Amino acid sequence: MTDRTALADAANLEDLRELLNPLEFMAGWNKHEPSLWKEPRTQFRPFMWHYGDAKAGLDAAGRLINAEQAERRNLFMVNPIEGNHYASLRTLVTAYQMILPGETARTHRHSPNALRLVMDVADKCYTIVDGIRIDMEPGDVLLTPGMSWHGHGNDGSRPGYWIDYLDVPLVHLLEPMFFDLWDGLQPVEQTTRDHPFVFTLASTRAQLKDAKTDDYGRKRIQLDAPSMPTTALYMQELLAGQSTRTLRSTENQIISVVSGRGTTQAGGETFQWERGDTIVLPTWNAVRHTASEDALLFCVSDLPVHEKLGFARLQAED
Ligand code: 1HN
Repeated sequence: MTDRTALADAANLEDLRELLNPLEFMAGWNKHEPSLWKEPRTQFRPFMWHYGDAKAGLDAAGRLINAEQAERRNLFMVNPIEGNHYASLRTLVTAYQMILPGETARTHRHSPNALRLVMDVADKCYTIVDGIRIDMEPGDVLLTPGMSWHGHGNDGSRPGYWIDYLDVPLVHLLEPMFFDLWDGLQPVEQTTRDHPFVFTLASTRAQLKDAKTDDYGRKRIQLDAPSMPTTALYMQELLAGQSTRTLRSTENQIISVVSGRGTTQAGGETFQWERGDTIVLPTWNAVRHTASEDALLFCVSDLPVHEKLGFARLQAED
């Protein structure tokens, strides 16, 4: 039992601290570090990964490990900060994935929400989501919302490559992780490409034709994905010679290059990108994109989380 009289009668702050310690109280005036600061700061760094490097690494992995052993043959983009072994950003993780001809990646489901941007596939590469087979085409965005069963297969003659995006780090933070395995690949009940979980490059380009540039200099469309509660998905067009304004936002963003070339300035660095490259942009970095060739950028943002919680802020710096 605590000697509450001794506690109440503590002679000085030092004694009081000694008495509070074993009770696992920390006096606010003894805090090691401030718990509040003026504006967002993050340990996560703006960083870029090259698709060419990922492809070479995945091709090697294709010789060295099969999809059954690997579960998914993917290369995670781990933000290079101390102590981090997984996350690309505070809330999101992204990975390049490859599946060889004749392979299947068995069906599973998990509470984290997932989606992919298809890069290079020949025909007959597919995802089966909740029994619906969706054949992949380059430039597709495919959704596998939290707890939907999903597995992949490649009946074609060439490897299939895509980029995965998941809110696993957010689930790690909040801890509602659930994960189930199917025995093998879920049977196909229906095959279609006309489904709310598929956004084709053709429909993206058609919609962009009518899109207006917003007040922040972004000509982009939002993919209408109500099944994805934690992410907002955008396709942004930037023509050769154009730049966006310099923007700062509370959201964490992942950008993958669907087509074109250009540069992104963030955190005092300039990243030079081309098709398939992926850039992570942590909260509150001033970001400016410039295209040197007509470009299409896919953006995965955790903005809905910030909006839902009342934390969203966006400002132009120019
Ligand atoms: C996952 O389920 C897939 O289904 C890919 O292809 C990447 C990364 C972390 C957790 C689950 C997939 C993943 C993943």
